[in-house]
Amino acid sequence: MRQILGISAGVVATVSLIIAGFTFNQANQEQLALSSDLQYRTRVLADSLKDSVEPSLASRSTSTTQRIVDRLSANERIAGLGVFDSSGEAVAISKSFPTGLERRTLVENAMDQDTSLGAFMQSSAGNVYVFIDVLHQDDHVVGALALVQSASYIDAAIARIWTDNALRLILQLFLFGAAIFVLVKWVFLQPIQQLSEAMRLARRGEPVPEKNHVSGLFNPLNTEISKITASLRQARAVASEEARMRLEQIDSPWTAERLKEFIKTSARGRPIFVVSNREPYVHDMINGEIKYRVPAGGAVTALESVMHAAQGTWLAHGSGTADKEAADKDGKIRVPPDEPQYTLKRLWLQKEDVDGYYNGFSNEALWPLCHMAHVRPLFRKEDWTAYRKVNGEFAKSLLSEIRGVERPLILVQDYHLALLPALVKSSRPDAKVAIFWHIPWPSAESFSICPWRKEILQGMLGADLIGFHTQQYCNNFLDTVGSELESRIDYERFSIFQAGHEAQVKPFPISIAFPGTAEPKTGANKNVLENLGIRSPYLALGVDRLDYTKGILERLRGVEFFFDKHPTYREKLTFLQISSPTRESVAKYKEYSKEVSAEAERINQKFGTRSWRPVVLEKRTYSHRELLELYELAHACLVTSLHDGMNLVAKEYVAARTKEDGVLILSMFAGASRDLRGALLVNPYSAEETADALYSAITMSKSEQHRRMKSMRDSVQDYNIYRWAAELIKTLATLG
Ligand code: GDG
Repeated sequence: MRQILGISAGVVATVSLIIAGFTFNQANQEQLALSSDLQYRTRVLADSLKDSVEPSLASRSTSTTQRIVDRLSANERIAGLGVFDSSGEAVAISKSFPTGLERRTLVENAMDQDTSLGAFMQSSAGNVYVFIDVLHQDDHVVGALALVQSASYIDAAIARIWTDNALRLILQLFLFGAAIFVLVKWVFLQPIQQLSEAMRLARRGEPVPEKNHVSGLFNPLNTEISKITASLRQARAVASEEARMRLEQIDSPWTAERLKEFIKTSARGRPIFVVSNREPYVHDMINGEIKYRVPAGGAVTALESVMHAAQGTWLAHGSGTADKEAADKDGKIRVPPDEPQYTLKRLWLQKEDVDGYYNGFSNEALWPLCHMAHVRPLFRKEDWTAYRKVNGEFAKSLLSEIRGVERPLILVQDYHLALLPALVKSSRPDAKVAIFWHIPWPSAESFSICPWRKEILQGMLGADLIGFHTQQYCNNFLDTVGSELESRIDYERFSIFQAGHEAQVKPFPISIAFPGTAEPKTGANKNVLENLGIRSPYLALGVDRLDYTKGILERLRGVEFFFDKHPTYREKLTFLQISSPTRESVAKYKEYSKEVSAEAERINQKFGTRSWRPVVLEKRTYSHRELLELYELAHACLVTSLHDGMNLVAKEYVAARTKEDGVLILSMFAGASRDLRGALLVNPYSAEETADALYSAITMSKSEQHRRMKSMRDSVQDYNIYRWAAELIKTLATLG
């Protein structure tokens, strides 16, 4: 609409300018024609009057001259008539002679030059034409005759031209505007919208219906679109065929296509359901407009790629302020919103239940319980009650979703939903349920402090498959079950028999989409750093949710130690920490956020100069695109988690280093340290180790960087998210 109005305004302005130009020209021409006509007529009339006046002036009879003047000036076309003697004094002048005229100078000039003169002048009677004719006797100048004619009819004629043309212009503008509006809307805009919809459908491999075919001007494009659709379909078929062939070649890389094919064959059409607390797309109302965002978090990042391949249903808590408006009446919406691939079903929860289940039991009890970060878990009875209630609600919603679906495959995600597997299996034993635990599993002793440990373990053991990132976490889990529940544990097959049901426990080290659907763009935009005021030659980077387990405070102390030990690097290296806000309603997180800011500020006070801050702290969620640019620009990436299930940032940094340089500094307590052997491993509790690793990173030879980075990239490529999903789904599907 704005474009149509813009085009219309442009045309209207152009037409107005053209018409104004023409009118100006026409008015000028008219003025010239009327003026010269008046001049001519005045001259002829003056010449005829001259003959009557000359004799009386010669006889010096003032009264006769006055009488002649009065008689002649009775002619209504004459605005004034006057006779002057050789000194310019009036001898006789008509009563109607306009006042306010500079006539004397004109009269004297005419007599001096002995020639007639005329001029347009403003007078009491408006615009007039004054013509002076010189009177003679015996070839001597004896005086002058001044004849005044009204010229106001010329002004009126010009004004009429302008008003007529203005009225015509208004009419034309109205007609033009309407015509352009209709033309642009119906002839261009509508077909373009149809075309873009047709292209969108073609891109998604869907048939383009007749109503999306355009007619008129754009008709030839229909054939082109049909050809593009056909080639795309063909390309997809080839890719799918290649993927099918690759399934048999164990060594070929895992891709989204290969996973899709794999799911078709190994799941044999069994629909896949993912259940998690957090949804992959959150719709919020911002300034009266519905906008969506992708929340920061490891599980979401990983599963999004899987869902693109699996195209199933994802059930999650609808937490956005506009989630209800964006979804249908069943809470369902196709996502990604720009290019729908799968269904997101939103579950609605009461605010007080979310407080207890999510903020309380999940994040203040289970999270610190499973992470060795020396934060005391808070076990509140009411949080546990809410946790049980919400797990029940997830079970109810999932059961209604899988009603009528035979032997569905269900992938439950994370510690928020520990009770869900048993709840689902008790109603639907035919469903195959896996629960994947994205965070570490602690030692049996650590876990034993949880008052509801048995219920949690029983809930999880309802699953057919229990996945962790590392073998160590699997071992810890088996030990925990062994010490808490009556069960039989098969250490050969790594399975647990409890209450007549077998659950297999296996490691599935999670990863990222690498190679992704689109390879990262090379040549990052350095403006990102310029905008942050970073001009130093070296950049070290940290990217985390603002969570105490990520060791951000410890990392900052490592950076401080580095500048203390290597003052020559002041102004040469900047440490940029991206910290996306997280769990802000939990007290511990608020406190941690303040501590991180204070620590960054303290270090900046200690080392900072006018033009350099050693630490740049960005407490906001960056887009994936921005993160990718930063990964590409950073000479070193610091991942110093105190304890971390896996840590995807480490893998993302490696994946972004297409030139195979840069150094990853990685906590020995992150699951990723088992996979990424080329990283510089550190104990995050030692500021000295972190500082030394940072020094090694920025002084490391290119060849060593390359050797280390290549090994890490090979490992992420070999065990990427598609392989993770394939192994999880295959293991689950083969369980029965
Ligand atoms: C849990 C486990 C396990 C971070 N800031 C922004 C942003 N992120 C993205 C990163 C990465 C993800 O969030 C964080 O993943 P992590 O794996 O590092 O950590 P958790 O969120 O704690 O994830 C973890 C993971 O689950 C998967 O199983 O690895 O151990 O704790 O993808 O890029 N993303 C955007 N803006 C940010 O500012 N867009």
